[in-house]
Amino acid sequence: AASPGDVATLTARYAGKKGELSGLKKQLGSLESIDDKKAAGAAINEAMAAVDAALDAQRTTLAAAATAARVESERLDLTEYVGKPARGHAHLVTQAWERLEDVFVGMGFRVAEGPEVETDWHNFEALNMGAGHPARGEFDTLFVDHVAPGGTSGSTVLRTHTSPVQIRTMLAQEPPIYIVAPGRVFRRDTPDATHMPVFHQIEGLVVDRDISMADLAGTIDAFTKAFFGQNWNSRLRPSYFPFTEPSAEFDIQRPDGSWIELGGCGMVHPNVLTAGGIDPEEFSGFAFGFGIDRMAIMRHGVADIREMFADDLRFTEQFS
Ligand code: FA5
Repeated sequence: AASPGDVATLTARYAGKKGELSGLKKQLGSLESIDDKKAAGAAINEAMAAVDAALDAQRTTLAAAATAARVESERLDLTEYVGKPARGHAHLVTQAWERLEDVFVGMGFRVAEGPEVETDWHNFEALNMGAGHPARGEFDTLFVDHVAPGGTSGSTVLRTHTSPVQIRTMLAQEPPIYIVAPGRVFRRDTPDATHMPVFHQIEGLVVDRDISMADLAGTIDAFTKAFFGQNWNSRLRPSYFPFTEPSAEFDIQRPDGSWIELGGCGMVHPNVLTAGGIDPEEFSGFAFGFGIDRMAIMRHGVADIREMFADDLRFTEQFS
């Protein structure tokens, strides 16, 4: 019997009520002597027991074979996990972000944060850019279709820079303030070798007594050497931001000698201190905002910022 079906057929044929052995039992009456009947009856019973045992044994064997076949067919091939699994690592931007935090925490700064969805007031107004200020146009703002309580339509934005964290920090704590605020920012910029529509900045804010432009320049120089290396060159170039006065742009030199702009900085404008609830007669401060993505490509000699977001493992695996 090669299958359970065969076993069932044989069971019916030999062991069933209408089977051959039962048929022999019925013929016992035709035997003459009692002794013959007894002997034949015993022989038939013995044969029935033997047939039952054989059928049972074959049923067990076939069931075991069926289980083994099923287990084999359901077996999971785990061989691809054998060996040393590949270890992942932080993204290049995250690595730069964490390194920047380390450098600034080492210089005595605390890490602060703010929301990515901001009010127009924190993102522009409190930073000395009232409605209609021409500088607003330089930030290609993405608006959120949401009206905050007490706000008007169009007054909720995806923050265009990390500078609103300056305002939130000033409103939340008294000077002295020494914070950095890394985070994600959004602009309607077309991607190219140095621009992404979603990118990262790190804001810095110091508010204390007698803070001067020399403190700002010294901090940026110390930061440049700590982040990039002792022999990297940087420069401050006079510039304009509504929220700082005077303002400067911070550039760093690439290995090929060309300069790339990393961020803006300056002395916190008195109007901004006032919006933050701080008396500009008593305190002064400086602020900066650098592009983290640009720092990452500069440090690693990556030619195009878009490479970092293409999710090509051949690229990312080089920066473990
Ligand atoms: C600002 O965003 C100011 N909030 C910086 C600032 C802070 C000035 C505090 C003074 C005081 P700006 O728009 O220049 O400035 O952007 C700052 C840096 O972000 C740029 O120098 C650049 O490194 C980076 N950046 C700007 N746009 C992009 C972009 N589309 N993709 C990648 N990085 C960008």
